[in-house]
Amino acid sequence: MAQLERIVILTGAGISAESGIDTFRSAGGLWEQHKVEDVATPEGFMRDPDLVLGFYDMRREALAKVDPNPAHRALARLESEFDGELLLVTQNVDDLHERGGAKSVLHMHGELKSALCTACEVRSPWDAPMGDRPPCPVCQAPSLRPDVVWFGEMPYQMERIYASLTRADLFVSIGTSGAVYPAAGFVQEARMAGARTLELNLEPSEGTHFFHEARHGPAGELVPAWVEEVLGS
Ligand code: BJW
Repeated sequence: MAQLERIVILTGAGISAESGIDTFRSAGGLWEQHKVEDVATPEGFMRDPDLVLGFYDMRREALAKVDPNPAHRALARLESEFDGELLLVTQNVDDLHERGGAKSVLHMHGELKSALCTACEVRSPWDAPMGDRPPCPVCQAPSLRPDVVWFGEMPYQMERIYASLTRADLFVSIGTSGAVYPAAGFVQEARMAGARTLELNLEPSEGTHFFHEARHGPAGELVPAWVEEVLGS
């Protein structure tokens, strides 16, 4: 294997599934329990803020009851032991990468434990319900919303992500269906720039054919084995 110097890793809901967090598009997943246009769009929030705030309050509460799994911990080990540049990008709004030991995680779809004030636009750490319209810690307006990226909104830090993708030697996609853009397009971006591309997912994703290599199985098994390979080589 050629010397690996720069890795970009993208994770999705599948990496947290074995911790007990529902994915979105699996049978029985979040989009079967809730209508996506009602709870994950700015229009849905304007129509029925109580419904949306309740949905995210429920998920924030559920997060407190789960723990990181071996896949999160293996990526944290890779981050600390890999002798090159590593960018860990997650679409997940949970904090299991951080609780698994990762120090630097780019949450492109925001975070459950962050609030965005629609009045002053400041993002603040947040670990309480929002349904009762608490004041913004900065401007005191009762105008907080979950600091998450809904359909039609721009994900966070896209410039930084694309810059890393164009320099990467290896792009690895873990536990994501490849159904949501722009994340679903990262594999093509990285590949066009010359990176090797690897998918680790329970089953073939929608974009599985774009990858040089795909391994299918639970992240809790595939990810620690892959990390071992990278660090051992
Ligand atoms: C396991 C496992 C185990 C299970 N082990 N694996 C038409 C064409 C193309 C694009 C568009 C279009 N119309 C509209 C768009 C754009 C739109 C979009 O992509 N729509 C699609 C529906 C087509 N995208 C947007 O609007 C985005 N913004 C945007 O595009 O801005 C403009 C822009 C332009 C140019 C550059 C950049 C930007 C915003 C998207 C926001 C997505 N938001 C959500 C909600 C976030 C908050 C929350 O959590 O509630 O993000 S939706 C939801 O989907 C969430 C996730 O992060 C995201 C991806 O889901 P993920 O993680 O892939 O989960 P699943 O459930 O889909 O898949 C899980 C996978 O794990 C499965 O494959 C399982 O098999 C696997 N798995 N167990 C390993 N144990």
